[in-house]
Amino acid sequence: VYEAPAFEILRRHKVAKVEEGLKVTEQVLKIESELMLSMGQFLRREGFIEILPVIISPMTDPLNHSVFDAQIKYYDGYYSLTKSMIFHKQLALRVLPKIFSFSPNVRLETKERISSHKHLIEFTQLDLEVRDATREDILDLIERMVVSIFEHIEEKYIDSIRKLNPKFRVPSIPFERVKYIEAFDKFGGDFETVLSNMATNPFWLIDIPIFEREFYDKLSSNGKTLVDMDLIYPFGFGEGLSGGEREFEYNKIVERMKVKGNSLDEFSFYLEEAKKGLPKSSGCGIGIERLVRFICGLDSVKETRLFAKMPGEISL
Ligand code: ASN
Repeated sequence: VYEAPAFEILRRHKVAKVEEGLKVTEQVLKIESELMLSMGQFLRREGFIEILPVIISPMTDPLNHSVFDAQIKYYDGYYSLTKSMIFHKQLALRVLPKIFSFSPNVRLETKERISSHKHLIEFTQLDLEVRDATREDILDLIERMVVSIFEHIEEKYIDSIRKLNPKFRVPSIPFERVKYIEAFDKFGGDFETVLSNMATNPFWLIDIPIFEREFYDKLSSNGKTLVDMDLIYPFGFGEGLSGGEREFEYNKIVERMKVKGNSLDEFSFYLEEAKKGLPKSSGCGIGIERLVRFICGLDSVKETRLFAKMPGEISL
């Protein structure tokens, strides 16, 4: 009865014994669980309230790349499975000034993405949003959160961490800020991979060009780049967080949707709310599986979930 999952884990970890593979998985899952606890504790200390995730909605994040549709027909309408809770986060700030959610996202990526080792078609992000915050406020918050959770994990699981990932150390803050266009000019189209491979500390990629991101990140006064960011992990682990300041004025949102070619019809529910007024805000989402992969030094995000769903595959 227990052979099948054990052999799957054995294959994943390329270790000699089934028991050894199970042991690694057990350690990774314990670290993941502790990590989520410590993120929630940190944010509560900062005055955040945890809200329940939204799983289905008539509209969801359009994303900046195409994925297969994940829609459910329901009576005369359709529900989409959440790709990110971005719009609901903005609306939640009408009620509470600082919110977070461990938000399950479904993004039916095309099968080529399997080789990135960074994409799951079902994953979880810690999604947070803060009323009246600037991008700088979020950079500062996340830097302090990263240090706090790394210290917590180090204290609690130092023995397993050392075995799993000899390169583990608590990052030093502030993280370097790298401007997207400057990095592109210096290192070419593959700059993110090049810089991530070279780095030994996480760093911020900021001021992402308008066509590289969705319509909801705020356009800066230069009209070309956004007031947003990605967090890039070192040692080649790549992108682990994205976020920014948000467009909140109805006219600007509509303008940005037109520039990006998004259908106004598809987002009618959101636009109705934007007309009534959205709070000014900044926020971000940090992928749990990618963070665990980085902390534990794992080959693939697949190793961070018991029932991992990889691009192009059907699995339990
Ligand atoms: N959660 C991200 C954000 O807050 C959006 C995303 O996942 N695409 O900006």
